[in-house]
Amino acid sequence: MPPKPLDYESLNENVKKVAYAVRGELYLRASELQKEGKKIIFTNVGNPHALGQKPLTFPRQVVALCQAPFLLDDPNVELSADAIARAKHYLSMTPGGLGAYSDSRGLPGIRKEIAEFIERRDGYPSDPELIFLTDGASKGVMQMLNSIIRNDRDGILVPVPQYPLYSATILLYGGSLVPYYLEEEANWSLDLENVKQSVATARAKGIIIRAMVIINPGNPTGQCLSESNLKEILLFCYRENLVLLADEVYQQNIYQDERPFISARKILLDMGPPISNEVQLVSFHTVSKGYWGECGQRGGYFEMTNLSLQTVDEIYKVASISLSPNVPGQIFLGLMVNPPKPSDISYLKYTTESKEILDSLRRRAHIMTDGFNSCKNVICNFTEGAMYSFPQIRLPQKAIDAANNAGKAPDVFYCLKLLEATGISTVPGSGFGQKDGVFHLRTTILPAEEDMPAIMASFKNFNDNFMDQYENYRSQSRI
Ligand code: DCS
Repeated sequence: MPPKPLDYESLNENVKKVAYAVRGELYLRASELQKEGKKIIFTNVGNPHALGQKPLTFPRQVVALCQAPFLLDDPNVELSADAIARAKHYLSMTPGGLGAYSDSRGLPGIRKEIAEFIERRDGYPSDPELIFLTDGASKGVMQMLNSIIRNDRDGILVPVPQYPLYSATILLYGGSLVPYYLEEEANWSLDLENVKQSVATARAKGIIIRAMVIINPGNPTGQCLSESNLKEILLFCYRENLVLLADEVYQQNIYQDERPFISARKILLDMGPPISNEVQLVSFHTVSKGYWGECGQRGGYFEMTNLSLQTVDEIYKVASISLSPNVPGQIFLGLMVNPPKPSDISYLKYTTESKEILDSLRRRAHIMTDGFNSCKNVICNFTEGAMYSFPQIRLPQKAIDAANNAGKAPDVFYCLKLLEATGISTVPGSGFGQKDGVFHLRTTILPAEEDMPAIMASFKNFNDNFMDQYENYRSQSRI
């Protein structure tokens, strides 16, 4: 009998090739240990609510009312008048309510609210017709990569280290990932010379570079791109005829004041013609990050700049295959881009809640970086933005040998030992890409602030013992 179509041997090879470290070996082992009763600190995924972050009150009130409109007429329900008004506003946009499919691009009224937000943020008008809502930013990224990649000669420039959504999706759609390395010694900055070198190497192998991805602020590296860096990148895309995919999902997560977030779109439009009306740009955003952290709601959007209407129609057609992005997620997005105004009753509560989260994240970014830098053989750049810390772990040769003997990559070996000893569940740097012979791990900065000192002490205790063990082992074996 030949293998059946869904037997492992006959699956689509691209599906088998995909690796996704954020939910990989470490995560599986952590889940096992948790089942056995061990306390696990899940710092492998940027999933704030799972680590205790409380949802913002106002958006939850509005969505609750949208989900249960009969509460609007219930005299026993006491909610602020602006939440009620806002729920009515969104319900008026959704014929049939939240149980009905929306247009495959999302609700027109919410796309308009997003366009207004973008205009306020960037100082340039935005066209709702070029904004599509998606089930989280991931779906939008996948849809764009699907539209760009034609075959395995099509190359996508991706920063390394990178968030594995990119590597995984490029493999899934049969394209070629062209890595460009970020400079760890320069706080993970993007050096265009590295990008040019990567392009030259890839072209020599017959790859046609089609797109460049930037993640700003960076995941897992946490750096914020400067205005001049963004200009260089856009100029490069213009000269090389590349579409720029700007992953800006962490735009609210900024923990320093020197480089506030600036969108790629603002810089592009600042540059003026011909660049501003030539470079194709797709920008992504989500409700999963920032001080919202509403990962489970699956609300995202992308905005297209300088794409022809014919292409936009094709992208619409493909979005239509999935009928409709989830409608509650769309309402979260509407609320995120159009939060309570100073004159609204909920304004004070909303701003207090969001500021508390952001201030605490900033403090946690410091606690983590300082904690890692106090450890033996660990160096760590400051988390300027996003939600992660990405320390370099300088493993002694004997630890590398021990990992090889155990059939594990050295960083996987280290992270597994860390997990077993402390319950801290991280992701090995190899899941994001790193230079050969250099090892990292990624952790989120999301554990509750009051738990942070104990977590860092536990990490230091494990790490310093680990280093002593393998360094001493080496000196003993020399004797
Ligand atoms: N882009 C980047 C850079 C991300 O880090 C993530 C999620 C996404 C897009 C997709 O988010 P949504 O689909 O939820 O909008 N970050 C993952 C991570 O590294 N940890 O948690 C999830």
